[in-house]
Amino acid sequence: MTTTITAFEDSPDEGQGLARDMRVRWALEEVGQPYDVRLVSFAEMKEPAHRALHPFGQIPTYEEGDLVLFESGAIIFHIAERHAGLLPDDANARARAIAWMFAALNTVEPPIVELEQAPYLERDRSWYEERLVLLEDRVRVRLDDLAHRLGDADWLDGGFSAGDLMMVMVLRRLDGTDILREYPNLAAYVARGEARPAYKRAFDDQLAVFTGRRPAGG
Ligand code: GTB
Repeated sequence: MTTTITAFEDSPDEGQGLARDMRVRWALEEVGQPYDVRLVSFAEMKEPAHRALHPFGQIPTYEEGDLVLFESGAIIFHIAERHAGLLPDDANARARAIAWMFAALNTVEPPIVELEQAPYLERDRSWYEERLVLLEDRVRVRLDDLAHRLGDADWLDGGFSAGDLMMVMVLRRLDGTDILREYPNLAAYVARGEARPAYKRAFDDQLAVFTGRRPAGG
C-alpha cells in the first residue's frame, strides 16, 4: 500500500527541514517505509480538495489506503504504532515515549513557535524588542528543565524513540536563534538526532525539492 504525504511546493525555509513534513519523513525513514510526496502550493492548500484531507488547509497530511490523517503528532504516533523502530516494546517505556511526544508538541513547541513568529508578525511594533526578551525567557524556562532532565543521557528515556524524534524536530526550530548554544547538552542531543542516517535521508529528500528547482548556477 503506497503512503503519500504532502509538503510545501515552495517551503519558506528553502529546504532547511523546519516545516512539519520533515518529522513525518524522518519517522517513515526510521521505520523503513517507502512513501510518495505530493507537493502543494499555498493556494492549493486552501482549496476544497486539500481541505478534505486537512480541515485547516495545512501540511503535512498522510494517506495510506483508506486512511487519511492530519496533525504531525497523530501521523507520527500512527507510524510508530504500526511499525517497529520508534516505540519500545515494554508497555511502560512505550507510554513514557508517547508522553515525550506530547511534551514536545504541547509543552516545548508552543513558546518556540511564538518566538519564531514574532519577527514576522510583530517586528514593526513599538514593544517588539521588549516582547522578544520575554519570549526568549519563556523558551529558556522550558529548555532549563529539559536540559536538566536529559543530563548526560543520549536520549530522553532509554533508547531513541518517537519522543526524541519529535523533541529534536521541535528544538531545531530554534535554528535562527543562539538560544540552543546556551544548552550544550541539548545542542549535542539535536546533533545526535541529525546524525541518524534516517534523518539525513529525510533531510536530503526535502532539500532536493528546493535545490532541484534552482536554475543552473543559481
Ligand atoms: N499542528 C499542525 C501539525 O503539527 O501538523 C501544524 C501544521 C502546520 O503548522 N503546518 C504549516 C502550514 O501548513 C507548515 S509547518 N502552514 C501553512 C498555513 O497554515 O497556511 C510550519 C512551518 C512552516 C514553515 C517553516 N519555515 O519555513 O521555517 C517552519 C514551520
